[in-house]
Amino acid sequence: MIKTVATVPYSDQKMGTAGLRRKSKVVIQQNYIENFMQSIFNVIGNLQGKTFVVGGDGRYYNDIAIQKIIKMSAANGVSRLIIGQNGFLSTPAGSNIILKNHADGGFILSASHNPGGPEGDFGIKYSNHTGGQIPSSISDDIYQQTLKISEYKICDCPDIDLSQIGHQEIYGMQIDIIDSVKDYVDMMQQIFDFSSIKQLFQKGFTMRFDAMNAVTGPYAVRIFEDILGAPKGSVVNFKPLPDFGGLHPDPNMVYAKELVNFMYSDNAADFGAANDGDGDRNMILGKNFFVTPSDSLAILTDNFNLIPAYQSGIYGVAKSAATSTSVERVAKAHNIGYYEVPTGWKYFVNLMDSNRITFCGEESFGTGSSHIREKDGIWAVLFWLNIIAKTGKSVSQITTEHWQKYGRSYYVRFDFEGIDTELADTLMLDLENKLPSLSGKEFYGYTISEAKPFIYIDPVDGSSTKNGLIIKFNDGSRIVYRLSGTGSSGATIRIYIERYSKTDINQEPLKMLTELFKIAMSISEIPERTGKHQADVVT
Ligand code: VG1
Ligand code: CO
Repeated sequence: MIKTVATVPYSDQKMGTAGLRRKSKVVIQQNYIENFMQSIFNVIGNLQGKTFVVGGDGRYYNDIAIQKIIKMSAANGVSRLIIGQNGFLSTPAGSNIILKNHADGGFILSASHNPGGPEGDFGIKYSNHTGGQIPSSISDDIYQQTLKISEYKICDCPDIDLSQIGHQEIYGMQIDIIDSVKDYVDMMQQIFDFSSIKQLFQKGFTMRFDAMNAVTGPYAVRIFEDILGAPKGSVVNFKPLPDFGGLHPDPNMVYAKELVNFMYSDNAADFGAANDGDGDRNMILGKNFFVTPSDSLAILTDNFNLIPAYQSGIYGVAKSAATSTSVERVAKAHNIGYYEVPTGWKYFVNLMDSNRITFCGEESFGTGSSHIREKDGIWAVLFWLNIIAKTGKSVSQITTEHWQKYGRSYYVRFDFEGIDTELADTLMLDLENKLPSLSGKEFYGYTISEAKPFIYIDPVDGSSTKNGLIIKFNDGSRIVYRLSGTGSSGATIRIYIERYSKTDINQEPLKMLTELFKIAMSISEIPERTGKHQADVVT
């Protein structure tokens, strides 16, 4: 009962920083998912003998999209699907399943940190055999396919029951429904010192983990409460809900308000953390204390030898260009490789595969290592717990001592949302054209040493990517401008601002960046062109 169905192309199926991400209302249109999936299958070509991993973060439409993917896989001749029970898999868990099973790729149904529900967003992240998301060259081919697709293949069969772990077969395609959590937990136990962390909790250490009603709840409950012995109730918002209970599952100071308020209250736990919709982002908090993701990457890297899996040494470390330079100083001190890549985890994959790096991170609350090919929220949380267990120090102590040793990068990201796409494109283009004239100019006592687009040449495959504009100042301060590639409507301009101080480490970041923010605004003409004098979101 394999049907070939005629269809007409959609013009908007271009993938962004991390897969395809659109409003749920757009995705539920007739044949939208079908067109996109068939385009991927067409680009892959022969699917005989191929295995794919499928799962999602449980958001609205996950259940419907997954059935479409199963039926289309069978109709297109895929040999085997490995599917998370009830259709659940976090992004890091999915990457692990791909690598562990030597699968040919996988599909994680998620719009990550974007809100879900009928009024929210839906998305699909497509990874290949590396366990990481496909490079732009392949997503460009898929986009070209979506523009000319005229038919797709699908099985005319009943929905598959995804509630029971086990094996089934439809039209010659093997389906294995697996425990969504188990393999991931096994992997974490191989990386970290679980017995030390367990002892920490036995001594009365307290934590709160906010799963934001998204996919990490079941992973976090199993790891932190069941295995490590954190008191019941340490994991909050642990039940994945199709609309995330109305939360915007982006773990930062703005959207994880509930956790932030708790950690800044008199009853704060010793340690606080949150993950995003699909479990690849993390926020780390101490009592009355917030660790910027850029600093977190630097601190984890500096402490690699406290973690069993990294004790024999690490290759090197990489960060996205927009991320602060904190980790660069750590890489120098340890004399390990150091790389700067465009925004998006896919740019780390070649560096990990070629043993150039072990750790990597982004300012957007993403940290990870070569244990998989995605950023990993729970991994970062366990890394911090492992450091705390080994050193007996608090989050604020660890971070402050880090600043005392290396100096501090004051760092804030400013997002200007809902800007007309054409206006944003023109603004960025005009800004880029202006850059050469800025060198040597002085603003508010800051002198520009260099101003240019960020261009990355991948050392492994030689591919080149332009992503964002960077202005550097004589004192090491930096302003980075980028357009977001994960939104589902309009444009978002991100401005990332950093200022380094070797000795003055106890100031308010926003205060330290006042002049640089003014410079960033005036050079880009954001106020004049967008009418916005302040950012919509500051993280
Ligand atoms: C954002 C972040 C980027 C991250 C990407 C995917 O992209 O800035 O660092 O890799 O989201 O994160 P952009 O293009 O909007 O700045 V997520 O948690 O999808 O998986
Ligand atoms: Co995510």
